[in-house]
Amino acid sequence: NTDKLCCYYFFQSNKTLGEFIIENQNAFQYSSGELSRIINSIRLAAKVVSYKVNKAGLVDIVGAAGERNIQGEDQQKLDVYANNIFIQTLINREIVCGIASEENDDFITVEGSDSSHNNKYVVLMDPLDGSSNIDVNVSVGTIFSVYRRITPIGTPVTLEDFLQPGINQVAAGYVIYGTSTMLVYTTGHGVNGFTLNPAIGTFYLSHPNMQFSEDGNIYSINEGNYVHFPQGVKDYIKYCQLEEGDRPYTSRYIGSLVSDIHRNMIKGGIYIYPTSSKAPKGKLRLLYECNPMSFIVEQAGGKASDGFNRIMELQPTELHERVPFFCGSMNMVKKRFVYNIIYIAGCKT
Ligand code: AHM
Ligand code: MG
Repeated sequence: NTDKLCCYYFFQSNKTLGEFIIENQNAFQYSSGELSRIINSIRLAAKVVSYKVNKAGLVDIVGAAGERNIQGEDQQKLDVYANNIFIQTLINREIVCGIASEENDDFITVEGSDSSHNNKYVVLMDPLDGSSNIDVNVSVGTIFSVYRRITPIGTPVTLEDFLQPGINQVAAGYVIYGTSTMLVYTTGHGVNGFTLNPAIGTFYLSHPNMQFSEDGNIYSINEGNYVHFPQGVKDYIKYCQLEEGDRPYTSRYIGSLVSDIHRNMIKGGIYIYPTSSKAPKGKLRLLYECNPMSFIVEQAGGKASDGFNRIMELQPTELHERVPFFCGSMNMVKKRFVYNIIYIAGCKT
């Protein structure tokens, strides 16, 4: 048995992301390999960005780049860098017909030397989420999501190709630039995590079949905004803090979406970014942050909601749309969901 176990771990730890992608591609009978090439490009760009992020404290690249993005936020230099790397990698390889990024006002139509219009996928991404954390040496992440285009192949992409509900995603994932760099993704058949060995630049399968536990004991929310939260959210926070059964829960909030959800997926917990009187629609973006993270969360057995509806069933109406976000361990999000309904129905218990 011990031999078997050793053999198992030896095998697991020696499978590279490249090998995993090829194996996965073979599992789809009529696969053209396009999706595999997209994941491969993201893998490459992630390594480049990881290298740069790790050098952030060494060279003079920290701080705002002096530009503001469409949300009116200061852009950090590394945001711009990561945005360019991911976009250029995808464009150079001529494997997608369109790209939308949190850092760009509008979507990009990819017109390659042959005809990239003939490609069938669009990529949406947040190239460097939580970038205000870079200056203080705290983890940041990249979030991406892949959709099959809706408009006919061979024509330029339109807004319609990007404004698709999350249930249409064919792949989604994130890269976490933490104590080590990890790439975690799903193509709708579970969630797998790969850790970068920086010495040789190779991602290895380190977290096969990642799963949320049904229950958890971590809640992650920016409690500094407490006074601005809806009553239902205030009640839920008090519920988490109550001494009863397995409560009070532990509070953990990094302020870096990828890191907060990654930790909760491994340890069990709920992440909340609700509406508030300061941010009536919430802060996080449906297309670049919530949909891809929801696909991962659901594939790992968790739940993702805007407080009332399943995130992935929301019909987007604009590229940079924001939504409230509750995601994590199934029973925690269900409870939260119930709390909101009770509050809204006006019969708060
Ligand atoms: P960003 O896309 O501008 O980096 O903002 C998104 C980040 C998330 O990573 C994080 O969960 C959230 O904003 C933190 O917001 P706050 O500081 O309001 O708690
Ligand atoms: Mg972001």
